[in-house]
Amino acid sequence: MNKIITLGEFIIQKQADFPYAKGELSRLLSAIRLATKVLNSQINKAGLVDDILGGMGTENIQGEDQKKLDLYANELFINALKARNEVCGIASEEEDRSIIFENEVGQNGKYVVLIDPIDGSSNIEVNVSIGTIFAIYRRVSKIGTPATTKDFLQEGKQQVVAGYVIFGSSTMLVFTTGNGVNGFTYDPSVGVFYLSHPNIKIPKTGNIYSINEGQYEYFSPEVQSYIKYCKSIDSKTNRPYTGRYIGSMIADFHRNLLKGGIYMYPASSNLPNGKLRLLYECNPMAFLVEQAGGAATNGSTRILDLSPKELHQRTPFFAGSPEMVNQLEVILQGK
Ligand code: AHM
Ligand code: MG
Repeated sequence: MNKIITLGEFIIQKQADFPYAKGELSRLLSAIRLATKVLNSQINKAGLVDDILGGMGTENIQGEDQKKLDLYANELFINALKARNEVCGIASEEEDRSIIFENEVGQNGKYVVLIDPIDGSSNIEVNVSIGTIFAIYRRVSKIGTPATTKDFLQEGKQQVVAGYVIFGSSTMLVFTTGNGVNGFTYDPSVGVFYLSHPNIKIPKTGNIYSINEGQYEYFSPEVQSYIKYCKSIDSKTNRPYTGRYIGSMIADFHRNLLKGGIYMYPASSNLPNGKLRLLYECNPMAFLVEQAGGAATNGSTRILDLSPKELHQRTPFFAGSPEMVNQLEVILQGK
């Protein structure tokens, strides 16, 4: 039997990756692990428990319906992170404003966390994979004072940890601390995450393209050209590619990360900045894909170099195998 490494052991081993940290990040990762286990048990019951599954009849700031499970997950992660006393603030896709912990312990927290508690929530009621995304940054404001907006509006390249949980046919936690990407699979019978996918590397190229192609007529001519490129025949580059779109970004991204491919959510005439949020969705995924050897762009600029202006900012997003992203940029920029 190979040596089995649990997430708990891995977190302790990796503490050395943060020479400046004294266990705070390890405690934050443990909080995320705990919240994930609790959320996993609720998601597995989602089809049974009307109370959790049903819509709330309220909308979040972006005018989208909030499902009960979204709100449950939002509170769960906020409470789990707050309890570890290491964060000075949290921003969530489900909250209009950032949450600042004003008490003394909160003011002394060194980190801010940004989360999308449930991504792909429209998929809950049809039993399709959903996920959670998180990003951790060191605060830029002074320790001992309340967190400020600047702490949340940092460029993605400042992330110290980013990860996602995919609630699929099994539940996996995949994260990076800036030293590669590792994936852990959950065994619900014993309540333990095991290191199942060490040092994930995305294939340099692949043959999967993932996009909501139903929106084709709303895309720019350049994006349309790239879609035509994906569908045209060329045996040297494995084309035509295979189209795969679950409509749950984490699931589409996760498959492409392991198999090679490109995920796309472009701007369109009805969504001029695309749909995905820079802070909660694109930056963490961009950090992960780069750490796995891939690339992420808005079409012309590396996602991790974008300067956020507001919490709920959206951006066009293209991420995946480096050669495929490179080819996409060539076509989008008409080179
Ligand atoms: P959500 O955070 O409100 O769930 O929205 C994000 C999701 C992504 O997971 C997915 O890729 C995208 O929305 C799908 O959007 P569309 O139905 O427009 O293709
Ligand atoms: Mg979401």
